[in-house]
Amino acid sequence: MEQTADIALIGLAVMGQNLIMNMNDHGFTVVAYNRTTSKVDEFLSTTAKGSKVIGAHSIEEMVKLLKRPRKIMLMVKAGKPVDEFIEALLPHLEPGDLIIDGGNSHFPDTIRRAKYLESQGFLFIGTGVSGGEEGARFGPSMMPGGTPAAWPLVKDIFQSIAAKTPEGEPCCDWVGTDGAGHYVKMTHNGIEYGDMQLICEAYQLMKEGLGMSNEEMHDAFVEWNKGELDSYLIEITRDILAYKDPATGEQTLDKILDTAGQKGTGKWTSVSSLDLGMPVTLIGEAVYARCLSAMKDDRVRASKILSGPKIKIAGDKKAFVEDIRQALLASKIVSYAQGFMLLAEAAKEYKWDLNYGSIAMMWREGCIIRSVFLGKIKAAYEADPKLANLLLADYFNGLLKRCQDSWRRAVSQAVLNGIPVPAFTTALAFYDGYRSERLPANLLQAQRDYFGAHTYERIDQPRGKFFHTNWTGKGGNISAGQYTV
Ligand code: 2AM
Repeated sequence: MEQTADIALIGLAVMGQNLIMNMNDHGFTVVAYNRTTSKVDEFLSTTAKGSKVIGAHSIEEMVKLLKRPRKIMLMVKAGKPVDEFIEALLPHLEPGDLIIDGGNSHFPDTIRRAKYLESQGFLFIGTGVSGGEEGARFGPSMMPGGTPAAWPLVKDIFQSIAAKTPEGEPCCDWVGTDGAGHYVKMTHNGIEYGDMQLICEAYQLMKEGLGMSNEEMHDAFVEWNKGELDSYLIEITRDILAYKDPATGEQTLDKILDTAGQKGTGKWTSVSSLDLGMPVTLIGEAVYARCLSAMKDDRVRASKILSGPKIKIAGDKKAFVEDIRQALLASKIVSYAQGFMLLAEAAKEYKWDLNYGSIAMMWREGCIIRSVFLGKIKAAYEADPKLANLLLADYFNGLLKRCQDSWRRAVSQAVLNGIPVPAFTTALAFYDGYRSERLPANLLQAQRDYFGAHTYERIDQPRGKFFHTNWTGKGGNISAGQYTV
């Protein structure tokens, strides 16, 4: 058998098949393999018919077809299947060969696998692949991390098949060592949760607060998509609002049960933010909002018992729609600032050298959060790679100044009218907290010292010196020492 293939791909579900066809279109020879081998034949006789794709019916056969060093990409279910395939592959590979995991793996698994394979002389990449079926077929956003020596082996393939920014740059670049790629993909998904929740809150304010019809909301989203909010998620929301079931003429959106599902990547982001002590509050609220939505039966019961104000938003409807738009934009800025704060802290913790401008570029096209907005983030980090926080960049600071009154009006009206807007609200609270020189944590420290002798630092003494007060005169003067939780 001739060793002519550039790469093998294992896992012929939708993403795997589409990535193979994308690679094939860009001139690469791909070997396709799947656990259930009948899917290989099915793929070759349908989607891949007439292409250069080669089918393999065993791992041995697949490996023999590959040029060296061998490159094998897994597009299988995250979790055990990835470990099982790695173990099945290893006896057929030699040091210097590369295994790529393109599934939605949790980053600690990717860190573990990278260390394991590197210790045996193999190369490993864990890469985020975003953009769904269509992205995989015509240009996904790709976020690879792992063994640095692996990057030159696949750079050409990955950057050829990836989406391109309007400036023509590929939405794929090296992210960092071991689990960096999957961490960035996870954060992308968390931000996606946040963006979706913000849009849902804008929708609810317009629908419940202003009594707007789907057509009117569609028109608003048409306008929104022309400006600073121009993005894939605004675009699909616009189209969803206009969609009518061809058979019945009914608006499908109105027929959909209001309980959200989730696969867990938003939760992973929130858990990581808690582990790292980073206040990524908006993604957290977005995850919890999905959880609350899923408690449908409880909500139905409570809606008959718990009272709230009668909804009445007076004044100029058009002006309030603009307030909502600006609240959405300002909240989105906070969410991305929080997301990049998380990345920066993860970089410290896991010793990754992340390039934030490049990450924004990878998300600019191809993935679900793709937007004009990400082009601005890329520009902000390019102008100042050491930017301490996105909120402090001139462009975003300027927008926040401009949007602030509207943002506060939208949140106030929502609160006064009993319309839940947890993401808008937490974003504003974060903004006000972040810009506060002094927060009430002096009282908190006093309470901790009062009941647990946990000590406190003083504003009139150098940092790092700790004091204890015998608040009641009854406790001793012994402090509990410092510890962090
Ligand atoms: P299958 O077609 O043989 O089920 C997405 O589900 C992809 O992951 C499919 O290619 C599927 O293979 C593969 N997959 C799912 N669970 C697997 C497992 N336990 N072992 C190997 N491959 C698995």
